[in-house]
Amino acid sequence: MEGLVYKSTGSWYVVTDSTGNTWNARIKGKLKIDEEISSTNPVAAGDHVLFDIEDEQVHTALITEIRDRNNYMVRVSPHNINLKHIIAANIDLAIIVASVADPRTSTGFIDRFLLTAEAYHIPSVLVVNKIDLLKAKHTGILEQWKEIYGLAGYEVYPVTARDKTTLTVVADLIKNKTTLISGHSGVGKSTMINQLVPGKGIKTKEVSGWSGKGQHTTTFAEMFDLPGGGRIIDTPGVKEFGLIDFEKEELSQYFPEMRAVMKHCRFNNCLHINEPGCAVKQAVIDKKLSEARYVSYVSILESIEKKY
Ligand SMILES: Nc1nc2c(ncn2[C@@H]2O[C@H](COP(=O)(O)OP(=O)(O)O)[C@@H](O)[C@H]2O)c(=O)[nH]1
Ligand SMILES: [Mg+2]
Ligand SMILES: [Zn+2]
Repeated sequence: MEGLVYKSTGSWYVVTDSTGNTWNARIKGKLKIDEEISSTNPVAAGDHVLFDIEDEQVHTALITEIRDRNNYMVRVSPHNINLKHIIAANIDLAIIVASVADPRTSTGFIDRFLLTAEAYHIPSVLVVNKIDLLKAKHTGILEQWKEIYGLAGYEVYPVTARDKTTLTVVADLIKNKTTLISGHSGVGKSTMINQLVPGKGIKTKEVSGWSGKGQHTTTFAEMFDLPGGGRIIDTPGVKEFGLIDFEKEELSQYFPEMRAVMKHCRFNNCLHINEPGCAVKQAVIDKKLSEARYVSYVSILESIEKKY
């Protein structure tokens, strides 16, 4: 039978078949799987699988094959920094949720997420939540983010997840797509999904006072059907968005605004640091490329250098 994976909890997977029946599945022996991907989890939410029924009564099944993926999103495995963890597969859109306050998301975090999504061929947008908390001192930051990410070619949507009326743009955007929702713990991902998928009652958590960081409520990604068509994948919040497997030379390709100008660099192996005739640095000087994103690029480049 064919099925779609809605949730993985380590060794068990929640799989739904084409008639809407849900099965608790495990993996049967060794899967036929793309050898290129060495990840800690072979199957992820969003995967199309083939499975055999094990017990019709209690709805258990055995996954025998994973269909080829259109794409997938990865992060560093929480258990081993040298391994990939597949967050979800077959994604049409990734939403990175950030908040200006309570907690403040770092642009470095946003940039690492966006560049990974670029590298894995996933279109992304930035949703800035908790707009209700914006005080005069924060509004400058929101404007800055709009400018920085607008210049980079990303849409920016300010919302207040607690107020459903602010989410209509997002609801329209994700209609009939499979959308991945990511971001730090505590930015309001689950609150937003509860508004978009009424009746699920996904647990949300108070942001812990002393650190400003939310505590973990979910450990595994979980997919939900949207009432108007499409699906949404809630992912557990992460503190850091660690990068995996990037070469210095390829990094700038994953900054779309750099990709657009770097063909004019004098050297085709330009890293856009000290090289003469660098079109990327010129674009920063001309304010066509945001300095904040360039600084992020340099800092990520340095972090890659340190690894070797
Ligand atoms: N003020 C305000 N708080 C929000 C908003 N959205 C979520 N929160 C709160 O932020 C905390 C973390 O939300 P949660 O949805 O669990 O975040 P997640 O970790 O990203 O899933 C909870 O206390 C929410 O009630 C919002 O739009 N405004
Ligand atoms: Mg959550
Ligand atoms: Zn250059």
